[in-house]
Amino acid sequence: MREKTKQKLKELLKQCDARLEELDAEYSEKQGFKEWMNFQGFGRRDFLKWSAIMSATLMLSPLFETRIAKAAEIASRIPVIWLHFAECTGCSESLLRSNNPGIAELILNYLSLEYHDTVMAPSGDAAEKSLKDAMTKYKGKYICICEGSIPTGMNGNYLRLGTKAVTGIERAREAVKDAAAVISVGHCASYGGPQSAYPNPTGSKSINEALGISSVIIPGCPYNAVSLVGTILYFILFGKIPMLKNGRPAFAYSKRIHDTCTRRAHFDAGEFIRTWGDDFAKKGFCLYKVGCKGPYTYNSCNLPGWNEDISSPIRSGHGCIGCSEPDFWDKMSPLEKPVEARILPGIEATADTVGYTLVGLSAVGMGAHAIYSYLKSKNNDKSSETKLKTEKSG
Ligand code: FSX
Ligand code: SF4
Ligand code: F3S
Repeated sequence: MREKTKQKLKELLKQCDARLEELDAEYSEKQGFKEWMNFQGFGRRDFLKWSAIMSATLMLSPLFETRIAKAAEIASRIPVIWLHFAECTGCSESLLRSNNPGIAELILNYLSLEYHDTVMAPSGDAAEKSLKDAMTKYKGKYICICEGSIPTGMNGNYLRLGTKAVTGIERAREAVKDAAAVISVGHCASYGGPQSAYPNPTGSKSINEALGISSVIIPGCPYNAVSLVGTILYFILFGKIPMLKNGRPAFAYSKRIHDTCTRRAHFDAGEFIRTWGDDFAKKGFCLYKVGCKGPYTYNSCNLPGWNEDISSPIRSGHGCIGCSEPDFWDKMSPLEKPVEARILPGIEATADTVGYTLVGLSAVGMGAHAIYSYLKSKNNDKSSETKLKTEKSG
């Protein structure tokens, strides 16, 4: 390693240690975190292994592994105010109802949630008081996590919350004002969600658009727990949000679903499922022709996967619907048909359409390689079908 880089790393580690020490002293020890992890079946060795994976996920040097373990423990003590706006609550539910929660999900479940309408014990005026108290006590120090979009139509009257019936936009403004960091989770908070799809009668907008702020966004319907935990850990380690790409943490949203897909070899070989449940589906072929939007979607759902890597949308047998891209409901529909079929109906009809295919596909951002595979599939169709038939009859 070059001397200058070594020196920079040394300084970064020093800053990070000082910050962890400061936070450790500021937020008193929360008893039972390690015991609870043990109870859930994760011992010290699992935890360190997870820290190593997390360190690689965040693109940090292995020297940060033990610090990530420490930051995860501190994460359970940092005050969090988690607000819900217009949404289906699927984002919270996907965390809370994991059958096989991984360490990331467990950390989120163990956060010091000062306010979260779905899981908190108080209701009515007592809940309102909890929110006010938390905002006063932790002024400038809490992380504000926003889930759901903000309806702005009819002066915000499509969404009124709590016993005082404040509008969603009023509540959001008040809570983000004194937050140390604001994170918008899920498609709704990040981009407006399905309710902002055309014609968007409620005027639903993302948190950033509605409030005119630039919070870090973690899109997905729902988002992946590892992306949120990674962002929180980074904030704890360095006191700032991780590097962003189009407003999303680069560590989680730099690659397309297509780039890490287990079915990719089939795409490259031009082997596609034609209809649900056909022989090609049984063979685990590529889902592109039944609508997979993986080639246009940036997210990390294949790696690390969901529910402690038990599965991911594509591994479970359905194509990606592009749920982490802006306006996916409008732009990626119909969800079970290839995008170009919508842009150029009848595209598969004749070889004469090849020129149009190239224009159409590049219009939606598909690379030359993908086009080659798509066209190659036309030639492979017959031979694949023959192969399947031969295998079946043999
Ligand atoms: Fe939206 Fe999330 Fe989809 Fe639902 O909060 S991203 S509709 S899973 O619940 O906001
Ligand atoms: Fe995977 Fe979809 Fe790409 Fe096929 S089109 S390789 S299923 S991401
Ligand atoms: Fe959404 Fe596609 Fe991932 S549908 S959950 S971005 S695989």
